[in-house]
Amino acid sequence: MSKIELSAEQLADFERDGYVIARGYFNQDEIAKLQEKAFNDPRLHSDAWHKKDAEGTVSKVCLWQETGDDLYSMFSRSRRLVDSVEKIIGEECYHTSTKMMMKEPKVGGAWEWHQDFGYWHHDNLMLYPKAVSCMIAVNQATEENGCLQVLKGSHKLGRLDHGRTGDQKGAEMQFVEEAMKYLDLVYVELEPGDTLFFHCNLLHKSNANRSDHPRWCMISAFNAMTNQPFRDNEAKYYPLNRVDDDAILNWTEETAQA
Ligand SMILES: O=C(O)CCC(=O)C(=O)O
Repeated sequence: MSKIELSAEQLADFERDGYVIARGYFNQDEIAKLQEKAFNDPRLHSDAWHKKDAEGTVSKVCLWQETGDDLYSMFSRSRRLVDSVEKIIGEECYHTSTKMMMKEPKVGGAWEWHQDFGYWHHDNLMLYPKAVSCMIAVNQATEENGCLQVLKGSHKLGRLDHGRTGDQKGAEMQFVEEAMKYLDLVYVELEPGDTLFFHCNLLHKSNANRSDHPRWCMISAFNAMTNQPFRDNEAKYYPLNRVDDDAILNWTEETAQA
């Protein structure tokens, strides 16, 4: 397997736009394995939080911090993600969380306009916006099933104030509305395996899922080693042992338990 990583052009796109979509970053066999595992994993449902949006519609999220030898961790520990994130941030990084976003057909709720750093700064006590999220499409994400929407270039606004909307934290809308006059709104439609890398100050949201299809994605977030929370909390450091590109296809339930 040749090394998979973001190209110099993709890194430049990220710098300019605050995000980049790496098409087919995980291949069909890798994603078929992830789908098989995730769609049949009762723990994702039993451990999920139910987060209400402004309308009271619920989105399910299952989040964990420590990586292990499970299949999900073969993605979040993949050098393919971590090396590219380090190129973006320009220094050594560690994993802060991975979450499965489960937007179910007809009922999956919206996510309000926000920047991740809007609440990571406050809740996770991160000083600098030196964090990046990687959204891996588990199945197809379309405008109809509530794909992510981003405001291109909004990472350059810096951190906006955030308040409560439903169970979520949302950016102050007067600033978002002003930014929307100048910045392009992009619907991030993804095929399974496509991966969106996005800056922690990029404004993003997603609509409720009104379609007959689920919209599942897995998001791994990474922070610079020098930017660890200054008091113990959710984004604290756990060692991250990265794995090679073939680790997903070589993974079995038996190797995970060995
Ligand atoms: O999955 C989504 O639609 C929204 C995800 C999101 O906004 C986030 O993880 O910060």
